[in-house]
Amino acid sequence: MKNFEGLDFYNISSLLTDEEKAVQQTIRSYVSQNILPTIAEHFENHTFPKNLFKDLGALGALGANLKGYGCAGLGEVSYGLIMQELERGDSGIRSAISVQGALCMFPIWAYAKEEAKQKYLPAMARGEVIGCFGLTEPDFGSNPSGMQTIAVKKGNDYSITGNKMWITNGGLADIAIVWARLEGKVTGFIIPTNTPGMTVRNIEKKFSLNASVTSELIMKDCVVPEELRLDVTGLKGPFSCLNHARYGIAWGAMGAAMACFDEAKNYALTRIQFDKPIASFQLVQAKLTHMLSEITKGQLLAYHLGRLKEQGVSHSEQVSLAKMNNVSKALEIARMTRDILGASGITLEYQCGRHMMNLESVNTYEGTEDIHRLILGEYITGIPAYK
Ligand code: TGC
Ligand code: FAD
Repeated sequence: MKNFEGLDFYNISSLLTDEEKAVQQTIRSYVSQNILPTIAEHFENHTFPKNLFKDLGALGALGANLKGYGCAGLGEVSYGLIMQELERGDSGIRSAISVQGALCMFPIWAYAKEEAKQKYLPAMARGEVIGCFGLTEPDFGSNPSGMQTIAVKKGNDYSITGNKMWITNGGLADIAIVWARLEGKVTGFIIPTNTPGMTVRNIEKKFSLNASVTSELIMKDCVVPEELRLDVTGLKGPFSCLNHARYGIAWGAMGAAMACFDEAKNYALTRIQFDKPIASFQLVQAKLTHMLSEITKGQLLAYHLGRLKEQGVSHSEQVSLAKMNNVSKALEIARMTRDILGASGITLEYQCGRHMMNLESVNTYEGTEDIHRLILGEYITGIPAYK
């Protein structure tokens, strides 16, 4: 497989530390050697590459920005670069790893009891225990404040009942972070998926994120002990996890866009029509220029947000802007690449169609493009227009 050179028009690599460059190269090589050769087959057959978790665990890429408990303790820019390189391979691959790190290991690291941290985090960092995150319900997607899953205290235990929908990694997971209402207030629980009363049903017939497992969790009287309750109350619990995952997506989407740009450029330079490479036509060049511009802007946004996060001075609306912009632009770039490839662009021989279909989901999950637009609208005006 041809070595992927990346796109770094504004020389962002000159701003990276040696460690960050090494992390990027390690994951880039892993994706070239282990993901790209088989990803189209996984996408076509709706299968998940089983070695992924253990391989990435061995590379220190699971929960990589968390400190202690066997995690690599890398900075936010290193974490972002991991997400960018993984999504250069496939958004479903990045999804699996985002959920493991940002949505499952992070809440355990931030809110679980010490015993639960010791029990789960090192094993999750090695990829031996897989996690999922259940916030969305069949009737409450953009508005999780309406959730109906309930937890009832019974002695020193809690009994949890409800349905969680569209759960990434659900069918692979050993544990689920489930958000439920306890005496009216949103509370998080770690629920081992083999708990009696838990049924996991994989969602079939998707045309997007086919190489990622998406499931429904059906819980009927799942009993968990106090030791597995997270010490956080209210929606700020799940939303604090989303901030981390959305940040990773802002980087990841640029990875998918970089893969598409590379493919569009190579194809345009070699495809002859009207006796010339199509790259020699002005309209095709305008498309390539648009891609280069949007990728460069998106990379700078993600990079600077990473440095703000490292300094502890970022806020969630900045994350919303980066997620909204970068995914929306990556989707546009994937569609443009599909167009430049003509009929070839609709086959799995090329990457752009797969990235395009995947990015449709990425634009919806973790807050739809419009929900982030409205979060920013509230930031600007003080008026929450989504209510
Ligand atoms: P609101 O009243 O605004 O806030 C409730 C409490 O939460 C706090 N808060 C935040 N805290 C941390 N980070 C944030 N980003 C926060 N946003 C709000 C807020 O301060 C308040 O705290 P307190 O102490 O006063 O109680 O809540 P709302 O219900 O009005 O929220 C509105 C809205 C639209 C912003 C929110 O509902 C939203 O973000 N909706 C989108 C839902 C979403 O993103 N779901 C994602 C599900 S997980 C997923 O998709 C995983 S895909 C994974 C993959 O495969 O990669
Ligand atoms: P809805 O909320 O019904 O929205 C439908 C449309 O209405 C959208 O265009 C939306 O922008 C618009 N809309 C809604 N409210 C407003 C408003 N107030 N103003 C203007 N427009 C509005 N969830 C999890 O908890 N864990 C996971 O691991 C997970 N993984 C996922 C994986 C995949 C592949 C997908 C597709 C989804 C996943 N989700 C997960 C769920 C995801 O977070 C939700 O799909 C998302 O939050 C949107 O909810 P919804 O699909 O119910 O759409």
